[in-house]
Amino acid sequence: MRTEHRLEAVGPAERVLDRAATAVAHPNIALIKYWGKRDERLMIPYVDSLSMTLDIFPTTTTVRLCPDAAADSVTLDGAPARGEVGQRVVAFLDLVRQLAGRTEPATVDTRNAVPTGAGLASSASGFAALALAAAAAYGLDLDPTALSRLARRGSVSAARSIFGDFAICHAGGGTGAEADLASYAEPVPVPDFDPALVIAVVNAGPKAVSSRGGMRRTVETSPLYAAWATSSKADLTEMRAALARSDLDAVGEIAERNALGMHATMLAARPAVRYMSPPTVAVLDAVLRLRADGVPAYATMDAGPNVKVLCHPADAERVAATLGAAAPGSSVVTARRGPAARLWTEAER
Ligand code: 2P0
Repeated sequence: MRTEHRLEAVGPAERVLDRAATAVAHPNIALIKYWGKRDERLMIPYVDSLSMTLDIFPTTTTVRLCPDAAADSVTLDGAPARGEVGQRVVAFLDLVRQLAGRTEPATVDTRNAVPTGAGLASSASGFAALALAAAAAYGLDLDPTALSRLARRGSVSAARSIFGDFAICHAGGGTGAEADLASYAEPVPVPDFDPALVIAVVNAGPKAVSSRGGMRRTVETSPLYAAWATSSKADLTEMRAALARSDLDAVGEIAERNALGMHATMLAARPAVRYMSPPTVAVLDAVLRLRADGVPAYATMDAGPNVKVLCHPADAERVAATLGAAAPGSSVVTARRGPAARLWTEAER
């Protein structure tokens, strides 16, 4: 089959050639967290978020148009995607088709480089790669800002994975189409800051509460949510200043308090949403001990029990050994800042 990977298809005659495309995207870890949507259909977050894209665990996704097929077909690491995952991908393809004025079904083949069961499979890298590949395959000519908006419709954190290094996702304002336009990601240029992020995978199993369900319950029932959302605005302002001066201690302190505050809002939800487990707390204690010993190390956690620790690259080995010892049975991997999402080149096909 003829394949074509150009995003910049210029006219209808060329667009018919845009039959398949492959994109690669990396996960990101938020230093200022997104938690909670003010519009679930349009996927508009309540708060701005700011993240570091990682150089590990890419997702590679191929979207191939199949005009003769009866329906879309979605595979994840070679197996048919079941349940909610498959439904979210098909709903996303419906959106891309609507924007492109096309109707053909597609096959979607997604591969995660995450070691099987590492508990870090990411909807951020997944929907960033899918947005880029699907836009190219269906001949949608989108700039990175528009691609981030599109990726946001799959998963809010995916908007940030369109970009490499550090990126902010704006919550924006307004309602309907105006809100959709106003919520997008963009790079935060920080040329001189290249920390290590040591990830302690304390539990590779699936989480009990999805982030989608967890954040809905938090927004609806947690009396602490509004206070965290307000304090997160101040955290973001301070974070941008700390990044601009490449101040690891300030970046780490702000990221840690922002994440712990987010988890506090969840714990106050009714019933509580708790992602931390005993090994999580053991790793958080190890981070405090490292700091007491003079090693700058700061923790952040997402919708799961695993802990990500920001530190100087020169300290990463010691930090990794300390975290591993604190949670026996865990695996530890170190990431650095990583690249933007991109389409495969001719040579990579
Ligand atoms: C983040 N998380 O900013 C936050 C911090 C988890 C905690 O984005 O419903 O998979 O698809 O928008 O993006 C995880 O939630 O949720 C997440 P949806 P998503 O990285």
